[in-house]
Amino acid sequence: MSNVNRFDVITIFPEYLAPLNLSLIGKAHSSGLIEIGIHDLRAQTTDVHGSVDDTPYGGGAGMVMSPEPWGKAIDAVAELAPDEIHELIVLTPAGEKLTQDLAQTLTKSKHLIFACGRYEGIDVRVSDYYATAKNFKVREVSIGDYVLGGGEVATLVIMEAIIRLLPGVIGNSASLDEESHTLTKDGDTLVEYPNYTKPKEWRGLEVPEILLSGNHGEIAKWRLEQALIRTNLRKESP
Ligand code: JF8
Repeated sequence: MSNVNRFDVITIFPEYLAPLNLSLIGKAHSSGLIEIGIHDLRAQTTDVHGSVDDTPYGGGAGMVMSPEPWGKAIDAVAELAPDEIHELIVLTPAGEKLTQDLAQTLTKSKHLIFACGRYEGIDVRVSDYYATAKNFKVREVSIGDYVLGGGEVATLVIMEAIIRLLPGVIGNSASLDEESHTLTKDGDTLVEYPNYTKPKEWRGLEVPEILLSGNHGEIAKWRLEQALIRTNLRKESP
């Protein structure tokens, strides 16, 4: 049983995932904390043109991605983590919305497979098939109510949200500890308080005096107030 989280991404635009080599995710990968595979869907096509799409049954605009290349690609990447449950994440604007809670939940999965569609999306039988396949779980996920051209950027967002939560990935684990405290009594996520650093005065704008006071109790109180103001909540509201 591997203790490494594995992420496989299937796409017709592998170069779209190049940012995974940078920063936090790049370091997590090169340090061996996670494994990442990027897979070209067209490698699973059989015709000379590498076709991955076709016209929609029932008519309508645009093209739909054919199920067979997806089935082959998903079966192939499942074999890269043969002893794990495969969590298949199908990106779609119609999916369950990404939240911090969902990101946290997905940190528990040892093998995540991201299916990045293009055009009008993927034939829904791909989701339907793997929803009942042995050792698979399927989630259709959206990153928000706006329309992207495909699932690649959404995959970058979701992977970043997950990977920064993995033990050993973030340098400063105090940053993560502080985050987990930021819930209001209603269970709403409190936004961050405003941050300041040197210099004390910049272009006529001063750092609030309280932050220079060294009074940690008063500073914590002020920061909570500021965070509540920014969250559009007040302590006296019912
Ligand atoms: C797509 C495939 C998405 N929040 C989101 N908006 N749009 C998308 C999305 C995902 C996949 C495809 N078009 C073709 C749009 C997500 N996730």
